[in-house]
Amino acid sequence: MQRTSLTICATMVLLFSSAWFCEGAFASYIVAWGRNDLGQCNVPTGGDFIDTAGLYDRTMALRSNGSVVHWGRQTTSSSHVPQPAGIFQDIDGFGDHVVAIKTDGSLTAWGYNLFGQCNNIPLGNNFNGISGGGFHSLAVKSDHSIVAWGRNDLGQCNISPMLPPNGFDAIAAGGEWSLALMMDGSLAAWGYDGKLQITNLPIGNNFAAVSAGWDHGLALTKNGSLVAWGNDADGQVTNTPTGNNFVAISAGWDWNLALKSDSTLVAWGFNQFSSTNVPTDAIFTGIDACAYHGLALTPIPEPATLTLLLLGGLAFAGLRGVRPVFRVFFQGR
Ligand SMILES: [Ca+2]
Repeated sequence: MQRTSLTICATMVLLFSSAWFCEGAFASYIVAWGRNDLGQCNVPTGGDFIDTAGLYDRTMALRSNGSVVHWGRQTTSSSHVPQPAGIFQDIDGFGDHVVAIKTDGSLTAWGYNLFGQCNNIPLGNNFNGISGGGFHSLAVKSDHSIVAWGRNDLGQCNISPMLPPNGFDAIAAGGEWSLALMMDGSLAAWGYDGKLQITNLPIGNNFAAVSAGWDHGLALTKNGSLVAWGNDADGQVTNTPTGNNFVAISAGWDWNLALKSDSTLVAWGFNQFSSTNVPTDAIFTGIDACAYHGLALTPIPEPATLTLLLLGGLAFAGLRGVRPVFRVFFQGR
C-alpha cells in the first residue's frame, strides 16, 4: 500500500513539474509586488487566473471562466467591465484603459476614453493578439495584419504602408509609440521618438518577442538573449542582463521584467517603488510589468506548499491508504 502511494505521489510531482514550464497549461495564482499605495498589489484570493492587465495604478485579471476581476484604484469609468461582460480570452493594458479579446475573437475596451481608445474599437472577430498602450491600442488579426486606434498625436497609430500589410507576428503598444515583431523576425516601430526608441531600433531578424515600455523597448531574441533600447534614464537599457536563458519579457513604464528558463524572475530599471525587487519564493510561468508594480503567475501550488502537501500526503497515506493523497493534492490552498 505504501509503495503504491509513493508511486502516485512521484507521478503527481512529475505532472506538476512539467506543468510549471507550460504557460497557460494550468490556472494560476497571481503574485504582485512594488507600488501598493492604492491596493494595486492586493490580489484577490483564488488560483484560477490565466491572464493579467496591469494598468498605471490598478490591476485587472482574467479568471479561467472568462470573467474579469479588478483591484487597485477605483473609478467609475475604468473600474468596471462593460455589461453584459461576455467571456474574455485575453486582456491587456498599460495606461488607464483595457483592451480585451472575447472568446468569439472580437474586441472590446473600457476605461479612459478621451482619445476614442474605448469607443472607436475595430470591428471583426478575427483578432488573436492585443496590446494596450498609454492612450492607444494595437491588435493583430489572424491574417497577420494589424490595426491601431486611440491617440495619434505623435503618429503612434500610423502604421507605415512600407511595412508588409500581412507581415506582423506580434505587437506592443508603448506610452506614445508602437513596436512590432514582423514574421521574418525583424522589428518595426513608429510614433514618438523623443528617446530614440524608433531611431535606435535594433536591426536583424533574430527576434522572438517584443515588449514596449513608456519610452524604451525590450526584445527577446530567438536564442534567448535580451536587447533593450530607448530611454535609459533609470538603467532600463544599460542594466539589461546578459545570457541566453530568457523565455519571456515584459517592459514596465521605465523598468523591465523577464522570466528565465528556470522559471525565476529578474528585473532592472526604475526602482523607487521596489518594482525590481522580484519575489524569489515561487516558480513562475507568466509575467506582467506595470507602471510601478509587477505581476507574475505562479501555478498551483507553490513549491513550498507542494512540499508540505507532499510530506503531509505521504504521512497520511502511510496511515490511511492511497485515496487521501489525492484529496490532499487537489485541495489547493
Ligand atoms: Ca494578455
